[in-house]
Amino acid sequence: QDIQVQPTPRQITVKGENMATPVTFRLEGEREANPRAVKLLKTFLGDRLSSKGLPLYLGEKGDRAVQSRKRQIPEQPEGYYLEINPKGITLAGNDERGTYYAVRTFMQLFRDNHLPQVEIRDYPDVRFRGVVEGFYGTPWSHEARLRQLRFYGENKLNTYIYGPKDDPYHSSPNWRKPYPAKDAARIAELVKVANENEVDFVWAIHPGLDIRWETSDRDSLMAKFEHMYDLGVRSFAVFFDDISGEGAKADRQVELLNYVDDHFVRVKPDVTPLIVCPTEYNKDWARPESGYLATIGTKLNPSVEVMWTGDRVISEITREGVEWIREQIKRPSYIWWNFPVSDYVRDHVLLGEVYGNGKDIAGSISGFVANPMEWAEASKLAIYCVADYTWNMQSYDRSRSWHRAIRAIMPENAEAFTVFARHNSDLGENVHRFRREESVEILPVAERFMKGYQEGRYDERDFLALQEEFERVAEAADLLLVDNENEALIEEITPWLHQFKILGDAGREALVMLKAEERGDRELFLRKYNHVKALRKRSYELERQFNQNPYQPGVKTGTTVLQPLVLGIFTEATERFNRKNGMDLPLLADYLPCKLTTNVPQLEHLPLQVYPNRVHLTPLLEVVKWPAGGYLQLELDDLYRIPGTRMNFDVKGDLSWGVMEVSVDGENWQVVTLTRDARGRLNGKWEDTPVKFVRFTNSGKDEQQVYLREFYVVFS
Ligand code: LTM
Repeated sequence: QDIQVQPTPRQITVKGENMATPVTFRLEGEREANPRAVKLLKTFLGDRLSSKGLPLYLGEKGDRAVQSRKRQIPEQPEGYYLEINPKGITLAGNDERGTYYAVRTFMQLFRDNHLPQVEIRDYPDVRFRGVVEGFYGTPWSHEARLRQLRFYGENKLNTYIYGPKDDPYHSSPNWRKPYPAKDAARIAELVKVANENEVDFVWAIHPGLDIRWETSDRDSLMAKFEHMYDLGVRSFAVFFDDISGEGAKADRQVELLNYVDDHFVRVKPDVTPLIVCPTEYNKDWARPESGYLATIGTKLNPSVEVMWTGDRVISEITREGVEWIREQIKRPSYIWWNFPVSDYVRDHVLLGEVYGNGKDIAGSISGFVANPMEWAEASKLAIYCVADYTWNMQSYDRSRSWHRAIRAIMPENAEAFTVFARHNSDLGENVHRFRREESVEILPVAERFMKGYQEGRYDERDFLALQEEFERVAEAADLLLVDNENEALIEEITPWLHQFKILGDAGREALVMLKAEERGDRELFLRKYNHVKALRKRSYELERQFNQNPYQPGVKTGTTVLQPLVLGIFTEATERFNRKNGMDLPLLADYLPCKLTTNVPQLEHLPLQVYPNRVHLTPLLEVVKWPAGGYLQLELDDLYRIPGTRMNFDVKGDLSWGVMEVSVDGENWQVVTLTRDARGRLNGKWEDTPVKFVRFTNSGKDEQQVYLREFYVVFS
């Protein structure tokens, strides 16, 4: 029997054949059971509930209705026991949430008017499971959040942390102020829907950018929490991530947090333990010599949960890593997992499998929340898998979970969405060096084919497999573009679908080009050559039309395997054609007129945005620690005048530590005069002799902490 329950239960015993669902059920225990579980069940069963019918016993341990099954209920938070047989049905929770989850499981088992005869004992591995809306960029809409909360309920996730960096009332400048009435009403509605779905709505504040360690700011924070409490919020967090300077001092932070814990959290019996995101929130940034984590570990009230992103800002969570941080903070960490967040690769959508986290970390962590993309619906794919993983790590199967997630999100068009998702999972080169597998099934075929083609002999079966894959790509794009079963999702990914269609077409046409060249069909070759070029142009135009954010503007798809494959086939076929026909048709090779070298570790893998006569460094969201002597150098492909450069480090104080220089040969340098404008940006230009190198160095004695908001060079 195919019994599918999400997330995967800990223990299922099949007791017999599927049974036809009874016409009516008689509910026992309604008065004592968790009212939300009762309501959910009643809505689900509707007029199948009657005073006669198959008995359905519902309740928590200790309730009369489930008394006879007391011993079967797992003694674990949120655990439940479920039994279905022809004599009756039991849905019994160890606590209220457990009962609610028993109902959720029952609803999933109820398929095609049949119920399996099963016994299930189940409970989650991780205490707090869910999502932290903690990314930079456009915060989720109210409607998207409502859909998310319902989705969490369906998938047994119990936590939603509200902390979008670009909500000014969460962070600076307005964290001190109450929400305007309209926003406040929305938050109250979110809390209500979260409660209905047994989700803790955690409201987070991010005060560290401009906090002053004074009573007045402490009072403002307490007043803001009171305001949120009045809106119904019962769970709170304080984020101190991505800040520097005064706000980043551990002892000051701890003093404030303990005060909030002692005078707010613990005096209100219905408020859950406080959560904090520290400033040193990953191992890469942790500096034992600063004593930061030691202060958190020894001085912060033990009941406060401490978040942690792993060995790096974006990383997989390992047993070794969580044991290390546990030692430092003297408590299990609360994982803030930075996936599928895409605020540092905004031109990509991340729809791949959830993998890489240890299956042995459950005992060492207290919570696990995923930071999603600004695309709420598209993020559900990963969130579904995180729900499965955090519930039952040992049984987690990344591929099974991912396929089920696709069916849950897009049942009618699951196949097309699978094709799209399997070619949209890697992030491309990025500053965090976090990569994901992409196009896994077709990768060996693509590699074998290209090698064979370059060596003059490929397997025709590989050719056909690639042809078919490109066909599927184009088909999937069309099918999804007209899909209306999940309109919110399609709206989010539409730019990528257009790009995906172009990719599929270009792939097919490149293969036709290849065959035409082999057959010596000049006319067909030239036709297809022009078509692929036209498709490239359309793709380029699309890049400049959609998703024009200031960080990674544009729309990228299939960048790891399919795009390079199309380019490879096109280039090889064109070179052969040129050789045979004595022609000089241009290739499509990507050309970068600028190279970045640096010894500032955080900038090493920073992608460049190159425009005609202008090059930008991709802005960074977190604080950059720029060591003394640290430099950043741009090497142009030729000698140019530099009519303008601009740097914005978002620093109010002294900037005299930085020097900009230019050079013709990379050895002899001349200093460029920089002027500071009213917004603190440094502007410079070099209209003297043309130069090839531009560099900026921290020539002072100390490390500097800056934000890389803007850094560009214009050349002519
Ligand atoms: O990860 C943390 C704790 N903070 C920020 C997030 O707000 C951001 O979304 C991610 C990904 O860019 N990186 C961070 O540093």
